[in-house]
Amino acid sequence: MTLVTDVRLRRVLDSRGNPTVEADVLTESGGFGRAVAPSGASTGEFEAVERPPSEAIAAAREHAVPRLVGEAYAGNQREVDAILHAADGTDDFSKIGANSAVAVSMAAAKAGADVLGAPLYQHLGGAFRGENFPIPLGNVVGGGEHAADATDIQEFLVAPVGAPNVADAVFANAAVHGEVSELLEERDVPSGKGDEGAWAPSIDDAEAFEIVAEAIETVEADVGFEIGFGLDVAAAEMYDAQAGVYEYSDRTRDTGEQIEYIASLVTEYDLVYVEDPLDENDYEAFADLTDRVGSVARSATGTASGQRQRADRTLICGDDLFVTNTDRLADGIEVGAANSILIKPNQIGTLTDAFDAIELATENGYDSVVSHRSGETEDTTIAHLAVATDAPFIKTGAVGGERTAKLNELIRIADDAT
Ligand code: 2PG
Ligand code: MG
Repeated sequence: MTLVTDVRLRRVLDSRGNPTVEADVLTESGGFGRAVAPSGASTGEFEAVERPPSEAIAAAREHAVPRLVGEAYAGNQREVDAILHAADGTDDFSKIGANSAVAVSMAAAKAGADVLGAPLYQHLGGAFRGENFPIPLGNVVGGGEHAADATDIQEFLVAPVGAPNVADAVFANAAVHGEVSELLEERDVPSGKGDEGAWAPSIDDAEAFEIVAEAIETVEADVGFEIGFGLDVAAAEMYDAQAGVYEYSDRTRDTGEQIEYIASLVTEYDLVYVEDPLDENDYEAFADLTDRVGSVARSATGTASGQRQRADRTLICGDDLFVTNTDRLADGIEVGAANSILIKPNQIGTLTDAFDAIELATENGYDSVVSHRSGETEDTTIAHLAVATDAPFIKTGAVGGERTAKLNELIRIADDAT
């Protein structure tokens, strides 16, 4: 292990063209790590606080950097992250900013790996397990907070659960994305792309379901393995707490109707994955839905050798509900709110906190889904995190440079490790 000798922070661009925080960590023996904080648009109410990058950088320089330089060992992630917490002194990183914290945390991990001459996923404690690669969830159509005048549901996702290897999985998602474009063209529907590279046409959810289902069928026939259908409803964004209803473009649904609606979609499309189907404060409604659909065996079976046991039930995943926070996850586990958790390191501020959330999830039979944010960069840390923790899924888009940075890294990791 080697002492941190310098921490440099700067503003760089994210994929939305907004500034974000980049951190460099340098060590005594010449180790170097660089990482960039991503940034959400449909952020959860209980996430750690992202500060304007220039303020986050100034605060981290004042409070965190002096405590790390000459004091912390880059290879000791828990120590680095404990120092970040101590330097911040709040419980939500509102002083140094979760964006500064996560950039430094991830950069320190990379410096630790560099010192060892090991790939990041190995330094983080994992091995690539061949058939057990993280299945990439790729969004092919989307709206919500990620695109104006598009679908109400934020993300229509595909999950190639039958793919024999990670490269075939990544290419299958891109093929569905391409097929959706052709189907839109056939219907004379013009479309740009949303923040994460998914198509963002002005169509209603019903038409999006039709198109994505058809695209999946076409690509499945071509590749010869099962491709599952998933959603990120991002329901907190459409929930009107005063009225107690979910607001869709054409109607509203009360909580009971929302549960019915999602359950019917699970059956109709044999959904493998449903993220945030209900409001981020409604553990009870989450538990009702999970009770109804979360342990029902999915009817479809995979055809390739890579088919994983873990894709044999519908995942009800908490993103805004849990915000990668072990306290909120513990509450959810107690009431059976879900059976899976989205893991976004910047929601909680450090890699250690993200690890702890994954560990608590795994101990309790919850599947972890390591995730990007809508505002991303070329940083590939989450690909390594997913492999290191043997996460069953990774959600990081289907196309677009900041998305393919992670997907291509997964392919490289598999290639190096097998
Ligand atoms: C989500 C994410 C990523 P954002 O809701 O899951 O897809 O979006 O980063 O805007 O919160
Ligand atoms: Mg989400």
